[in-house]
Amino acid sequence: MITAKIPRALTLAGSDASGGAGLEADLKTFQEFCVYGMTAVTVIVAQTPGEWAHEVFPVELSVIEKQLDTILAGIGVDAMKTGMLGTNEIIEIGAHYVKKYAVENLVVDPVMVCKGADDVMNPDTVRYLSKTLLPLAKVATPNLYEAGFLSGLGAITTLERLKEAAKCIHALGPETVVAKGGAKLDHPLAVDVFYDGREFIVLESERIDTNWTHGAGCSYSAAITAGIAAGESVRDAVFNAREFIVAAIKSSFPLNKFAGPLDHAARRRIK
Ligand code: PXL
Repeated sequence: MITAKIPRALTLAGSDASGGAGLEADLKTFQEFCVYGMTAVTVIVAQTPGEWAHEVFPVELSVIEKQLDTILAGIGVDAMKTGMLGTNEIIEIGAHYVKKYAVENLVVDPVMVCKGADDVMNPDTVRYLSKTLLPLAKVATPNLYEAGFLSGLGAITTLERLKEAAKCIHALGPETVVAKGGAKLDHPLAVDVFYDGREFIVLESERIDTNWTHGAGCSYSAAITAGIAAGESVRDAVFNAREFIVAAIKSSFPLNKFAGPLDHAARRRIK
């Protein structure tokens, strides 16, 4: 048996051709945390150059399985995250492999939409994800919109409602919920809620005035995954991930007039 010195993380996620979100964001984040990243690609997202309309191309199911065989049967992981899954069949494959290989350190980012795009996952698919994959998660990381949908509370505008949503989502089975309000709540600060079934922790930081936050959700959940892969407690991994994300958003930048990704190397550069 070979014992890896470098923590290993897998992302089961979509590819974002523009490089800011999806598995590209995950890999960049893993690298910043000195974690060895591996990918099983679920869908490929491309953007039209003129309007930046998102087009989503699912990968053949047998190819997704082959990638997961490579990684889970052929290598092994210290933590795994899921991002954009796209269809019920892909979600089913993800859940099957998590169970088959007894992946304990699973972070589920219940991706429903891309910024600037229409729904890419239909509500039935999200319901399916909440039944099959969420109960297997150590951490679930819904954003405001996903939290409203998964909890059944609808549009959320206040911290109190976000806490309520975190509690409802926790009841669906994940051990910990990090519900991300970010700068979108009726609140003076950017705020996320951590809930592990015992306590709420309100995570606050100054608001950052930028539209360039493409891939922030992917990167945040990847950073949590990396921390857990490296052996941190969930709580430490979340705190650390949030600090990383705040720095990366502070120096995010426009790629073109439509999209601005985070600066994944920001924290490294200012250290
Ligand atoms: O940020 C959500 C997201 C997740 N995964 C992929 C994406 C996007 C948004 O663009 O392209 C592959």
